Amino acid sequence: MWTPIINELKKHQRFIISAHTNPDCDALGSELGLAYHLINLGKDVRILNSDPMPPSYAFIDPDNLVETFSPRTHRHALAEADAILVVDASGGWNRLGRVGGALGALNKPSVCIDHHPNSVQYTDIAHVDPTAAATGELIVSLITAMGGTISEKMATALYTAIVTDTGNFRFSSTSARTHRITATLIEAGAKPATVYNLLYEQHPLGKVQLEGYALQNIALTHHGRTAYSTLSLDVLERFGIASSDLDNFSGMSQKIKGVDVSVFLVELPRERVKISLRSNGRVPVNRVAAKFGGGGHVPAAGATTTGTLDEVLSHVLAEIENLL
Ligand SMILES: [Mn+2]
Repeated sequence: MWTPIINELKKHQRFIISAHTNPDCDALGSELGLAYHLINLGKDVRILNSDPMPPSYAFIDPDNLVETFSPRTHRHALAEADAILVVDASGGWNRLGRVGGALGALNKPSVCIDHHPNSVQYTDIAHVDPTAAATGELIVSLITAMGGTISEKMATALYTAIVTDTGNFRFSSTSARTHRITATLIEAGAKPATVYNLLYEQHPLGKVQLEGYALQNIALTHHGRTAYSTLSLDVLERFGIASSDLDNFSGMSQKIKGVDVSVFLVELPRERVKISLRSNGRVPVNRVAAKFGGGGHVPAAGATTTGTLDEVLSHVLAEIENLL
């Protein structure tokens, strides 16, 4: 099943790898795993994303391979590239942000590897498998199919991709295959305790206290089936925490008995709001996210939209009510 992609990887020398905007650990770890694999094969690789690497994930990129796209700085890189590889983003070039527009306009051979549902065929070749718990899982399977070796750096990046996209192996997408692939990564040098510590035990005091504030302010609606919590810019400022640093907040209401859907809204500058949605896996919150121009999976999705916190909250709750 990997043959068309393997042929494409063998055929070309210079690759650009990219992923979706605001890249998460699955996007970044998949990019890095694929990049190291191609470098091992003697290829030239640039990883170009529209948004910078969040500092808390930088440990998976000790060689600083991930770059933030700039049209001027990367003009030559784009011109010289033979092929484009997109990971974790099968919704279209627009899912990649600014770099997506530039890459799509190149009209060079392109490949997409992803696990999101509702994919759109926009690259020449695509391997989209929504049964995979993470794109990282697919990258390991591709590397294995090519007989490649997985170094400790690759193992750490890909293990982190899988751990984060499965919510530490608790989401319904977690399969026996996920665990088999993870086992090979641990054999290749990934260290679960170290990755856990680097991902989840490096918070400043203000962030843990902000979590307490957000927990205190959870409210229930829809007869207790929907929980929501919002954070304003004022509150973020008071705790000294950036809106980009709230990844693990979105699912916290899911631990409440009877709650099927969690809504977490964060106010951004210039009257914008970041929407994060989680569900029990039966309510497709990606359909709500899509109404606001975002996307994701059935149990976890998000979007960024314009409006005040109150306006966006009432719109989001109305859309969820339609689904329940
Ligand atoms: Mn993913």
